[in-house]
Amino acid sequence: MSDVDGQESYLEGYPGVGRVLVVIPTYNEADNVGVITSRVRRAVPSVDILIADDNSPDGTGDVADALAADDPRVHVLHRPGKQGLGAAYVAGFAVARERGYDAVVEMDADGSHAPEELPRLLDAARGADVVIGSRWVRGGKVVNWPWHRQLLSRGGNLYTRLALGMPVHDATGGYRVYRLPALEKIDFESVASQGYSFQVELSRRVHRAGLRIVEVPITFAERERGASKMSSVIVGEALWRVTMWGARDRRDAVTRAVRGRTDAHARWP
Ligand SMILES: Nc1nc2c(ncn2[C@@H]2O[C@H](COP(=O)(O)OP(=O)(O)OP(=O)(O)O)[C@@H](O)[C@H]2O)c(=O)[nH]1
Ligand SMILES: [Mg+2]
Repeated sequence: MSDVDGQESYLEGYPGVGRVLVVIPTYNEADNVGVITSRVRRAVPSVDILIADDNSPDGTGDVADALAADDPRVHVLHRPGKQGLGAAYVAGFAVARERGYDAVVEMDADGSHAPEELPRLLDAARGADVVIGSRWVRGGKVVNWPWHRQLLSRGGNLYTRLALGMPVHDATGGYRVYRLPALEKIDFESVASQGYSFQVELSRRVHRAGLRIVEVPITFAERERGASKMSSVIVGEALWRVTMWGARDRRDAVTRAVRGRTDAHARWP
């Protein structure tokens, strides 16, 4: 992992939340990274931005460096090569912790997550440990997505909710706010998931830790420029991991129930 550029950030933050770092992972987003950065800047001037680039062959890292040179509140984390979304976020979260931020935001670079909606997510973070920008709650929307992507996302989220018994409607969604103390409690550095399952694994850990999750409706738009990194490998990873976690949870519940019965028996005079 190479270093973040050494520029200082301002100290004031978002009212009621504190200093916020928006982490934007990028892989081949040269045409998007400037647009998203200036939209974030305009929408919430008090946040800092960290672009976590995996040495994109299309030169996204150079574009990001130019943005950072122009704006002291934009930083770049250059990573050696493509290691997946999960690893990029874990590295970005570690920077947030090291630099004493109070909250981190996850946001895609491709414009699917509208920065103009970020104030609503940050407002909700005043009363929550984690805020999920949600497509699949009342008021949430998806714009310009083909029916098969909608079906995949809705079906995947329904399966996840049932398999893991989590009251989250958009566990795969990647537009989020984490308060730093909450992030510490879920030991984010040990998260192994890479693709969509990274978001599910974090949701699961937050839920199991008893932390407060709030879902805020968002309008999610299909990317306008650049290529998707979604693949059958990413979908397969999510399906496999959710199934494994669900099976493990059921096995643990049965073990607990059997142990409870045996203990009750042992206590009987
Ligand atoms: N640093 C880094 N960023 C990644 C990697 N894979 C994806 N990203 C970024 O993660 C964000 C989400 O990726 P997308 O390709 O938009 O994936 P998606 O949103 O699931 O798919 P679409 O809906 O088709 O756009 C984008 O900002 C990508 O550039 C990776 O391996 N490393
Ligand atoms: Mg996308």
